[in-house]
Amino acid sequence: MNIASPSTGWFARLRDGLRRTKEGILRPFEELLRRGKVDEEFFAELEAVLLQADVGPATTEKLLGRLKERVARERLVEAEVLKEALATEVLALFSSCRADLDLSARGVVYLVVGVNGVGKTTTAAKMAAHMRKEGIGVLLVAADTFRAAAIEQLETWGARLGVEVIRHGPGADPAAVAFDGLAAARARGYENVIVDTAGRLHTKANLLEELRKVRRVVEAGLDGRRLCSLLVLDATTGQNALHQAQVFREVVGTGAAVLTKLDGTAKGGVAIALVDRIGLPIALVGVGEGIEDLREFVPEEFVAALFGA
Ligand SMILES: Nc1nc2c(ncn2[C@@H]2O[C@H](COP(=O)(O)OP(=O)(O)OP(=O)(O)O)[C@@H](O)[C@H]2O)c(=O)[nH]1
Ligand SMILES: [Mg+2]
Repeated sequence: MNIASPSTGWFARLRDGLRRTKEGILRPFEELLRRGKVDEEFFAELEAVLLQADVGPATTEKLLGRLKERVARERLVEAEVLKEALATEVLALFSSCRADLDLSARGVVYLVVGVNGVGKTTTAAKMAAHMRKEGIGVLLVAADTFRAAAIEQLETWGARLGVEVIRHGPGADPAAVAFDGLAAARARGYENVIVDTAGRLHTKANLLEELRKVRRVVEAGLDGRRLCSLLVLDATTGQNALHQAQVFREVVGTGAAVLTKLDGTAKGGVAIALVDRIGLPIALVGVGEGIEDLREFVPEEFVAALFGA
């Protein structure tokens, strides 16, 4: 695997965003390697490092098991080789469960779900901005009717990006907004639709029921488009994101995850746990509040940003 790293553009932003996670994993790992002894103590300390980065106990155990096997089989002792071995094992986990989402694809309805504050609306706006740039006709749908401010937030983004927003008043039935959104897309020939939803925590059961209903309406109105459900998860919540993924799994069905706020957290290891434990592939990653700070998750890129120079 090539872990050399270009220094500009998206990759640089990803690498900068992952800086704290990288410092949490790679720096201590390199320190361990410098001691030059790959023994039980080495693995015990590496375990602590991975747990600290929110890789989670089960996934950490799996990674260490594989690394130990390789160390024994291939008699790995050299620091660079060991580092590359760990990077390869992480990449293997990611590669077994890929989303391979393409934001430049046409004919897709995105349903954006997740608990409150994780970055759904921002993600929807960033996605729309990308599509606009690519010349794709995209419509935003404000199916978060829970708060008036939520509708305004999406409208503000729409105005800034030159993207039409379908909305109803606060308190309206989200499924009805979704229905109107898809009808508008059909009538006006928009290629892609992005449906933003509400994420309040305190009425979880209701929220999930409401989302199921929105999803049914969206499915019925696809009109030849593909449905892509995206579960937005906040990386700063670490292992808690796994719990959310479990709860939402059934609602998103065969969808994928968006991991936001990877910038400024040392808990980026949760990406590895998410794929390994929940089997939910990661479609997009967010590394900042800027409109350009979201892109498709490419395992090779992510691993290079984490383990590269
Ligand atoms: N640093 C950072 N901040 C982000 C990222 N994505 C979103 N945010 C910020 O997170 C905050 C919440 O984002 P929203 O998009 O409003 O979250 P939401 O899930 O729509 O929230 P509700 O609608 O209240 O459920 C905002 O201040 C965003 O700017 C990211 O990748 N990095
Ligand atoms: Mg929102």
